[in-house]
Amino acid sequence: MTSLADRPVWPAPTAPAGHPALRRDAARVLTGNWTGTSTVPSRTLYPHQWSWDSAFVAIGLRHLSARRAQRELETLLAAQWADGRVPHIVFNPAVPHGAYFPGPDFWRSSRAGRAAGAPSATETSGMVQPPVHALAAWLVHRADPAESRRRGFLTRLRPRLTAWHDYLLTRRDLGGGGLAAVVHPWEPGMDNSPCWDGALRRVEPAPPGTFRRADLRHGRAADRPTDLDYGRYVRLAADYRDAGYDDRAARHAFAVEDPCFNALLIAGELALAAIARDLGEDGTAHTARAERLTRRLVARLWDAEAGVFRARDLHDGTLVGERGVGGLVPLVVPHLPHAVAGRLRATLAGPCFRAPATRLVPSYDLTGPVFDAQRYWRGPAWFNTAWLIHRGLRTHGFHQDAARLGHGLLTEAGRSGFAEYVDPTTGAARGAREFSWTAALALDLLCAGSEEPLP
Ligand code: 2M8
Repeated sequence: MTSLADRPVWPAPTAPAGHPALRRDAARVLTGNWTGTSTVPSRTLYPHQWSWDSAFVAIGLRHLSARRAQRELETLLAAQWADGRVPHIVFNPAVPHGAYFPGPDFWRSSRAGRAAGAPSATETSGMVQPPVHALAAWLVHRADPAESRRRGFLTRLRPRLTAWHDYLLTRRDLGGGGLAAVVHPWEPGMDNSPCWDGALRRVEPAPPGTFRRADLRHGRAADRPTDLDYGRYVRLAADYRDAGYDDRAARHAFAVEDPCFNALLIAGELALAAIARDLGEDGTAHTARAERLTRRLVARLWDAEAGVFRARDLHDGTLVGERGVGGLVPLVVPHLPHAVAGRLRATLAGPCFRAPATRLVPSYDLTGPVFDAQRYWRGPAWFNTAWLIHRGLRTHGFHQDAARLGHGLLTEAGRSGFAEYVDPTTGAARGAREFSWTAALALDLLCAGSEEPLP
């Protein structure tokens, strides 16, 4: 397998007019959301540290301060559990407990997660998010290798990142097919995607009076998941907690293999191979693992007829009927069969994902039965998935498509005030503004394109 460093470089997307201002504004957002040790996704809606947000943030932050980007990842990984899991939220003790639901009082990680190895001095959630961290660590290192080496950044992070991937490939191989499973819709990061509707129907929702949502104080109800969905999220999370976050003991009423999650794991294994080589060690175990995972991803989740990857519901073994943006993210996998990459590109350009008002990619099939242009992950276009698909298009040599998408990302990021997501049919900004990963990934496209080897 080719080394990450040996890959060719490609030009950055042409930035929209006024990009020095965009760069300055993106930097201002990241500075404003920095807490001193990490970055909040949003000062209002998400006032703690989130796992995959921090990885995306580090990818952008490295262009402002490699040191700060390293710190972002170090802070997250300092809250890693002894079983290897990287929690999806690390709570800031200075933030009032009611500012976000479910907060530390709900998860009770230091007590309920003790047997699974939760840290005793930091409160976290007990579930995980997609493994973008090894890729982020590698990109952060490359931004300033001398500073990284001086601080022993990769040397310190590598064992943690390896333990994280090991956790996913052992404790989370719930389907026995060699892929990692997610056990809650919060884990793939696309909370209320229609892809989870079928599996969620089996879950008895927690009664509405038993919890109080904090998100509706900051977001419009029409943009956010419904109360019914929230009831189910709460039930699943409480059941996991009550089983001590023990993957073997937990009932896992929801268990799904997600293509985006597993594609990012593969990209992470390739990054770990590059990290090992940089440290003068052998990376072949990671490249072999990436190749094996790639074969499994295609064998278990590729739908050749539809030209998209689908999630697999482990309760009945079926592929989920709905098409989500997560089914296009495997473009980031470099060793995807050529024909599969070509089909994904065609699907992106086809009626299901070619949005009328923005070049970003809608989170759910525009022609799907429950498409909703405003509601969170049920249609709106997000910037992190656009960045990943942009990277994937470049990886497979589709440079014009990548340049178009990159241009779209920069235009929408600036126009929306770095919104959390946008309505793909009108381009209207939705959700939080001054959202960290939107700013970080725009900054990355502005700064990294021309010098960065792929993938
Ligand atoms: C959203 O998820 C959280 C739960 O983790 C929420 O809805 O409260 C998702 O968009 C997720 O992908 C993201 O990491 C998180 C913070 O930005 O918000």
